[in-house]
This record gives sequence, structure tokens and C-alpha cells, in this order.
Amino acid sequence: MKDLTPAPSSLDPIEIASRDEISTLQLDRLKWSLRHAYDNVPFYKDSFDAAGLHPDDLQDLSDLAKFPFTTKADLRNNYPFGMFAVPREDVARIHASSGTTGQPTVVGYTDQDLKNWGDVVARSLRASGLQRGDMLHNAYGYGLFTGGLGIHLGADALGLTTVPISGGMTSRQVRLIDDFKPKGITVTPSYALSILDEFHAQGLDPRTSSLEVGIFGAEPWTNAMRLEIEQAFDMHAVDIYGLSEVMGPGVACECVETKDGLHIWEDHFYPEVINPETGQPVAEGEQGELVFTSLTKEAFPIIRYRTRDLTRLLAGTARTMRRMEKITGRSDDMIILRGVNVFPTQIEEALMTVAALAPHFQIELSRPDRMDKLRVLCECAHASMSPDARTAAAHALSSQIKQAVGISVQVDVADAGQVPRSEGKAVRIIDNRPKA
Ligand code: DLL
Repeated sequence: MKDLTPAPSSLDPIEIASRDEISTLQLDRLKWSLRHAYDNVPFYKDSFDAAGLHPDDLQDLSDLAKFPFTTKADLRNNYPFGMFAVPREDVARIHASSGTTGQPTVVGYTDQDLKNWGDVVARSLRASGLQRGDMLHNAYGYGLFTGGLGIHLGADALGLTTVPISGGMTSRQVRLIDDFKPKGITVTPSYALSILDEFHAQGLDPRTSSLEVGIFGAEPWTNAMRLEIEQAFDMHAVDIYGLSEVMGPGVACECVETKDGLHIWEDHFYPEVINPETGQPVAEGEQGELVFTSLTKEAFPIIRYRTRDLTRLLAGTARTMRRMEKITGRSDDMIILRGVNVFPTQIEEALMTVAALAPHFQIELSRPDRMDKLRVLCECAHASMSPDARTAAAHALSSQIKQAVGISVQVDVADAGQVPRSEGKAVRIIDNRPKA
């Protein structure tokens, strides 16, 4: 793999500013953001008033912990535009979550917000090893989802040649990578695996493709998966994070030279990690739920938003801005099986240790005889696996899960191609338990 470290002179000065400079800027911006939300969004006025707080009560960054949280339910209750802080005519762009689990959440951006978004995505793409003039194959979905258009904004800001292919039509994805020879690809890690399968189906060697870096996010993925993808494509794989409520992709991103967690672009997004049960900030470096406050957003300021994503905050390395550790999972995706907490990422990690199995999987939950049961559906790495080899692979995976996670699960090994694929975020959990 080539060294793609960006030249220090190409970085935004704030990326490597001192912690004091960053904190000073954050405090100024935080004061503005609280005031802007309070003055322009009735929801924030009501929630601050109910807590007996006023934006002027923030004198120091640590005072933020006194302010109330915002949750997804608050956004749904204010559907569609109740959380906007500017007149509708000043909103240049709308995005929305898919709303598969209820009312969609709608977010908006002013022209200035779009510019800032483009800047943080450009920063992320540069940290991943891309520079002006490079070609990017952008396979995140275009549309209301923030992935495709968000990455596109950053690619424009950085001066890349963008191929806006969006998700789907996998054989065409591979054909265009082969024909156009992009240097970078932006896509969910699970869809990258489908693209990988398609390379093989077309008789092409992914290791000789033009791709030098993949920038993967929008769903949890493990370091074990990183190695698998890096080896399969002979390219770097870096992690990019974001969520629509806070902006979209580009809230945080790894640096290609370190790949040691995601630097949060702290001049625009203020992170906290809290204990999800008590709501109290955890000690520095401890794991908990990530909470974000926007520092510059005009159309859709967001104060102490509970992301439900679980991680820990770490000091900066390649940049002075703090890092978040690779996300373990969402609290919503945590399975409690006979008293043990299990995340799909733990199943992924175990799966990666069994060479005879492909990296695709789904988890099915059921409740026969009032006991929760977890079944892992995975598939053979090769089409021609004997029944005995499959049984051995299933056994290897269930023992690995028993040893690493401490739970007994059923493993079924299907033919290659039998685990349902997604063209965006993978569906990892099928919950067939009776609804309470
Ligand atoms: O997924 C934005 C995005 C697009 C990020 C493309 C990166 C790349 P939403 O659809 O609002 O936005 O989903 C946000 O996805 O709260 C996390 O649970 C999850 N997520 C996003 N990035 C990562 C990541 C986009 N790198 C939700 N690792 C977030 C783990 C991630 N989970």
C-alpha cells in the first residue's frame, strides 16, 4: 500500500492548533450556538426554561453538562420543520433519515451550513489520503440519505473528480472502477464486500485495481473487517463517521497514516461521552454514549444530541483534535442474551477468525420456550465446500463466539451468496421475538 499521508502544509491550521486555541474557539461558538437555538427554536427555549437555564449560564465548556439532552423523539415530535432555526426560505437543502422505525427525522442546511459541511468532508477525504485532482468513486446512496450528497460536497470542495455512481447496480460499479481507474472509493463497508464479490465474479483481481483507499462508514465495522478489506483490495481502509442529525458524513474521520480512531472535527462539533443510564459525563477515556452539540450550524442547531452510539474519547494523535474510538455499536443494537450484552460487531470479529467463512452475516433472534435464542446465518467462503467442511466451520464459529463473547449460539452456514446483501447499510439483526 502506498504512503498517502497528506503534506502538513495542506491541513487546515485549526486541525493542528493547540488545545487552548481549540477550546477558546469552541467556547465562543458554543455560546453562539446555545443562544441561536434558544432564540429561534421554541423547543430549545422550552427545554432550557424547564431546566431553569439560560444560554448565559454557560461560562465554561464544562457548563454544557447542565443543559438538557435532545433525543430522536424530540426531533420526531417536531416533524417536519419544528427544529429549524431559520425561516424556511433560507433553508437550502433538506435531508431525512429513512424512517423505517417510525416518523422520519428531517434536517436542514443553509448555504453556509452546506459550505461548512463541504469543508469538514473535504478535511476527512484529505485525512484519508486524497488530494486535489484525484478521482473518487462515490457509492454512498444519493437522495435524502446524507451519505452520497454529503461526500459529494466535500469532494467538490477538495477539487476531486467525482463519479457520483450512488449505490446499486453492482456489476456496473465494478465495470466503471475498471474503466475509470479511481483512486478512492466511498461506500459502506458491507456494500464494499458485495463489490469485492463482483470483482471475482467478473474475473478481475481487486488487488490490481486502481483503488488506493476506501473510506468506509455509515455502519459499525471492526478492525478485523478493515484487515480483510485492505488485504482483499490491497488498499487502505479508513473509517468515516457522521449522522444526519449532527450534519451527515464528516463529523469525524480517521487519518490514513495512523488509523487509530476517528478525529472529531471539534471546531464544528462538540463531543461528550455520557453514562447512558445516569446521563452523567463519564471520566475521560471511559466508554459510554456519544453526545454532540453543533457549534456552527444555522438551520438546524442541535444541543446535546444523544446519538446512542457507544465509544470513548481519546486524545489527539495525527491531529490535535480529539479522537473517538471505532464505534462498538448502537445501544439500540445491543442484544441482551441470557444476561450477556452482545453487539453485532463482536459476531463480526469472531466470524473474521474463521477462514472458511465469507465475511457476510446476519443475526436472527427468536424466543422459543420463553428463552431468547441467537442464530448466526453466514456463508461458505467458496462455492465448493463439503458438508463436513461446513459443519466444521459452523463449529469453529460457535466455539469462537462462546470463547470471546461467552454465549452459545446456533450457526448455520449457507451456500455462497445466500446471506441477504444490502446496497447501503447492512441489516444485521432480524428480530423474530414476540413484541412485548
Ligand atoms: O450514516 C452518515 C454517514 C454517511 C456517515 C456516510 C458516514 C458515511 P445516518 O443515516 O443519519 O447518517 O446514520 C447515522 O449511522 O448514529 C451511527 O449509528 C451509524 N454510523 C455512521 N457512521 C458510522 C461509523 C449516516 N463510521 C448513524 N461507524 C450513526 C459506526 C456509524 N457507525
